Parts: sequence; C-alpha cells; structure tokens
Amino acid sequence: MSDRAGGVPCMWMRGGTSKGGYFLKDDLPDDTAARDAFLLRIMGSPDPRQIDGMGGADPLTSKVAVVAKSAREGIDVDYLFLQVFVDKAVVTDAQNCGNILAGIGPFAIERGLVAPAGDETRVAIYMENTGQVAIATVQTPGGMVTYAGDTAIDGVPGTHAPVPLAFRDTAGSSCGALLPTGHAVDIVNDVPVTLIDNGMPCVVIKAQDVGITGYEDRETLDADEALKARIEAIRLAVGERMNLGDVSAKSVPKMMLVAPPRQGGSVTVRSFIPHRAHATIGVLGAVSVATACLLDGSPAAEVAVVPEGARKTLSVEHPTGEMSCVLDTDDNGAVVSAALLRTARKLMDGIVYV
Ligand code: NQM
Repeated sequence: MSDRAGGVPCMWMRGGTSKGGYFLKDDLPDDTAARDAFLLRIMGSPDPRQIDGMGGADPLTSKVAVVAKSAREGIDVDYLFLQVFVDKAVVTDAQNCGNILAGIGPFAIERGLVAPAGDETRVAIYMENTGQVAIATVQTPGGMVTYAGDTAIDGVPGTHAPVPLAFRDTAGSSCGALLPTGHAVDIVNDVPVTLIDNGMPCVVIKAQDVGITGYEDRETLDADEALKARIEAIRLAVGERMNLGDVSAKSVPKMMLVAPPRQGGSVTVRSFIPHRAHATIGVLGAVSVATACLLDGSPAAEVAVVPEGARKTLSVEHPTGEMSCVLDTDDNGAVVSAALLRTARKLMDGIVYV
C-alpha cells in the first residue's frame, strides 16, 4: 500500500450513470478488513450525507473499482467491484457493476496496464465478483485515451466518447444458474416473481402487483415506505432460494418492477438497488430484466414488447430515459451474449486521504 502521509493514489471517474474511486490493487491494503476500513473512511461512510468523505450520499456514487494487470490467458486486467454502503459500515463484493465497468478500460490504459492499440483499444476485463469476462472498446486516437465524443446516454448530460461493452455467458453469475429455482415464475408472499441472474441477481415483479404503476419517478418511489417494506420482505424471502444466502446486508438481489413500455421501447423498469430507487438502471440489471422479458409466462413477458429475430435490441425504459440492450439468442431462444453502449469520464486523478 502506498503511503503519502496517509494518502493513496486514486482516479475518480464517472462510469456510465455511476461514479466512484478507481484504484490499482497494489495501492490498497492486502488485508480485506484494512481495505474496507480505508474505503469506508475515504467515502465518509456510514453517514447519510457522507459529509466527511468523497461519496455522493447515494449508492450510485459510493462505488469503488480495484484493478490489476491480469495473469489470466487472454485477459488484460482483473476488476473487483466494491459497493460502499452510504449509511452502514458495509463494503460488499457480493455484486458486480456494469456502469463502473465502463471506466475500467480507460483507467487501465491511463495507468499503463494496457498499451493503446491504434485509434481503438480493446480491453479484456475479468470481472472478479462473478468470474466472468467483459470486452470494452476504448477510443484511443493517437495512442491517448479520449473521453470526448458524440455519444449520449440517458441519465448523463452532454456527449462523450463511446465505450461499447460486450458480455458473454453471464447466466448464473452469482446464483449458479440463470433461473436458480428452475422456474420462470415463483410465487413469493402471494406475488408472482421471476428470480433471475443474467449478470446481476434480480427479482422481477409486475409493478401493478405491488401496487404501483411502474411510471413513478425516483423521489416518489424513495418516499413510498409501504412499497419499500413490501419488496424488502420479498427480497429477504428469496435470498436462500437464489443461492445468495442471507441477503440482509447484501446489495443483491436487485428488485425490478416492470410495466409496459410507454416510449416505444420494450419494457419499463423501476429498480431498487435494493433500498433506494435507481436513477436509471444498472447495466447487468438491464441485461437480466431484458432476458426475463424473453421467458414465456413470466411477469416481464406479460408486459414487454419483444422484437423478432435471433439478435434483439430491447430498449429498457427507466426513470430518466432508456438503455438499449442488444441480446443474441441461440436456436432455443436462450440469451448467449449481450452488448451495451456506455460512456465514461475521468474527473480527478490524485491522492485521496484517510
Ligand atoms: O447492474 C447499480 C449501477 C448499478 C449496477 C446497482 C450496474 C449493473 O447502475 O451492472 O451497473 O444496481 O447497484 O451502477
């Protein structure tokens, strides 16, 4: 671990619609307890305002990426995602994050872990949380990372350089199987749900089955204590069934409340991650919900408009726009790969202090 009078090198980046600290693994303590204590301290947790730290008082801006050069064949870097809880002294590696993933390629090139290769550099990333691989394509004109470009993603003002992300074989990333109970529909607390993991463990429920329309904004959802209590009871009840154990101090599964599309897309989603409503939707969360839309008889399939063809672009509508997931399916209709477009931006490169 580096010690510059209590400081550690760190880059602060926006990845997709999330934001957090990006560290080289060698710059953090090896010991997990010491690492987590350090991260809580620099984020300012536990405190709802995170006033004494870098965190933005929101789970979407209290995130950490730990990156190292990979020794794995065909892989450039290893990426461990850590969620630092805002109001609890909890740091968890029990989930992955596809938004923070968008910053990993640029960070790895900037830190010299990956050599730029022409105008675009392909970075193969091993996602340690789930043991799976993502391929990011980073714009590197003249051998330098650029964050400037023409790509807009909903939930982020302005335009930036595109960072396409491609995933293969994400089924069962944390739950061991796409459908850990073997069913497209289970009934939990009298509510039909799909328990699914195509990169992110999710519980997919029709919004109307828990008493909302599915078109509410984030503030309205966050203020709805009765709804939050109802979906938390379902979440706690399914942890074991999803092979996630006791999920009371975990940030998975995510709760996905679905409704018919209203903007010409495929499905509308309001997600809880899991105790706050998401401002947009997570990347792998969107892949998992889009996959649920393809399951005959599931709550998502009942409300979704699914395009024809083996390659399907499902536009997932969220509180501030949409996220398009390109899913490739095999002859049985099973999803074999997914691709999404994100952007990222370097915000600060320096030393963060405990
Ligand atoms: O699902 C938030 C985010 C995420 C996760 C969360 C994500 C993903 O938007 O891959 O990106 O679900 O906690 O950053």
